[in-house]
Amino acid sequence: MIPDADEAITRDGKALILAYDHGIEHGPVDFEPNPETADPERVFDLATHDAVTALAVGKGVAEAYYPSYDDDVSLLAKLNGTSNLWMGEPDSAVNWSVEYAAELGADAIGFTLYGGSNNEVEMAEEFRDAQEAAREHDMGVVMWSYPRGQGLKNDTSPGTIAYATRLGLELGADIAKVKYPGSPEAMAEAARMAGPAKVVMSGGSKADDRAFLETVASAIEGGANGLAVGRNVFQRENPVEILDALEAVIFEEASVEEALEH
Ligand code: FBP
Repeated sequence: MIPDADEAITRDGKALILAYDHGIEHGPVDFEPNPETADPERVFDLATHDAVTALAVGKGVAEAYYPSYDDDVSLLAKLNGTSNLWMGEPDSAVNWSVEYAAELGADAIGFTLYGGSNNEVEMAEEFRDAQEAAREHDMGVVMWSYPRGQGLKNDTSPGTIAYATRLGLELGADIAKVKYPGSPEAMAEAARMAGPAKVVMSGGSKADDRAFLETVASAIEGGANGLAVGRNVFQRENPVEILDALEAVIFEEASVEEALEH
């Protein structure tokens, strides 16, 4: 990692990344709770909220919408992604080049690595190429570090998540995005393993306001630098309200109670 390489997608060293690559990763089912969010423009509008430090999208969505938002939104180019229709060992196709992402005005790249998958070696080699190209363009690098595959299958144990953040550091990510390992103590260990790299918690499936904010607050308490979230924002009836609350918890060190009163 390179200190400050993620400057364009963080604020005061913290991040609230709005993730909107679900149309690739999960398909239309993720838009069902709030059908309007199938329209990328709705989510680009949300990304202009003060709390949001970057919006992560795939190539086609960036091509179609980013030109209208480049003054107001920092673009995190999610370079690889695979649909839920894929039934093989966890893998992720590299869908656009760093050069093309830079041409579109991206501030950073995002890349999924499935450590533990039979495809880990190839994915790490693809990450190497993307990471080095990102450096040439002064772009930050975020790794979606999701150990899974073979015996692992979506493991969120403390040891696995600490390994996931360490992989982020070792392979050159500025930010490792990981699932919540279950407690502030486990998150602290994951943050310690990341060394100078930042750690952000992945949002997960939609939970109620209090439960979700409490998990975010625990992650921050443990030393996470923020959140990368999709469904817990755009599947809500009032996404702006939860962004206000997240801003309070992540950037203003408010308690969950205070954030809920906002
Ligand atoms: P959520 O906050 O909705 O969980 O989004 C985070 C994210 O990493 C997305 O970027 C991605 O589409 C999705 O989760 C992948 O989730 P999974 O691989 O666990 O199904």
